[in-house]
Amino acid sequence: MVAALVMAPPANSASGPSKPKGQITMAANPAELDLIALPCFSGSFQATMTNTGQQAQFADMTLSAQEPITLSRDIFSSYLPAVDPDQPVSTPVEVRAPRDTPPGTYDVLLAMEKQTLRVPVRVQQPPAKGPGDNLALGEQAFASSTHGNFSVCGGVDGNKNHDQWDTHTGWNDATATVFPDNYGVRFPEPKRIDQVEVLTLDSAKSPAARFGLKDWDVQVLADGQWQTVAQVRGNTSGLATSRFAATTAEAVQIVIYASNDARYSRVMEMEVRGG
Ligand SMILES: [Ca+2]
Repeated sequence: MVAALVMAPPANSASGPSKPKGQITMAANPAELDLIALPCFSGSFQATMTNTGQQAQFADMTLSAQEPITLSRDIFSSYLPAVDPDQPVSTPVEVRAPRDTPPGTYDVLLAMEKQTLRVPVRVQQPPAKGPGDNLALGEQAFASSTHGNFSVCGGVDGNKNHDQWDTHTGWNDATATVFPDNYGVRFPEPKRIDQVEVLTLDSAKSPAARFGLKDWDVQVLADGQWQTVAQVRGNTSGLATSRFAATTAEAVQIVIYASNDARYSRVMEMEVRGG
């Protein structure tokens, strides 16, 4: 019985010399990254494996980063067909540097068997924010829920291109037809603020009047209490600006009661300003 469990030797060992097991090459694109040390900013690269040989293979690439840099994945496994021309297989990798990461160059390493590929990540501190600057940019966003195809950071990432509405440029909640939803941003220390701009999805294909936010309250967190400072009702525009008496806030959120399609809440970007 035990003998039946012995694996047969690989077929190629019984039929003469095998074809050479071709080299698998690794690549990163771009080959190096610049990154700003804020919780909702990230950089990304495509990690690629290519089978240049004549036998299909499974391959595992391991990914690691020098502390305190973090990566969205630590392994990339794939079947690599042997075809002509060679067929690269890629995956996106997100890279983040927490606030207060000392400026400098950090190593991200891609490794496979005896090969190692180094991706240098140059980390910079964010520029100081002055009067009128967007205080939400790159800061820690939060939400009642986030759809699996989106990122909670998408609404504070600085990307306001509605034509790029997809997995990484906006925030979309995960509770279809259920309201309210909320979306907000927390500051590292209290900020004096008097204006919140909400950009909701508004592209030629998906206009705000059909897919954007309709009704919401703007709230600020002051002394640990949420306070409503402005309301928007019946919105059909891609940009809604709420102004209110200057207040010192630890965080800002919008509480969304309705969207124009009655299904999802969609925020392209939320900007917060003050003196
Ligand atoms: Ca965005």
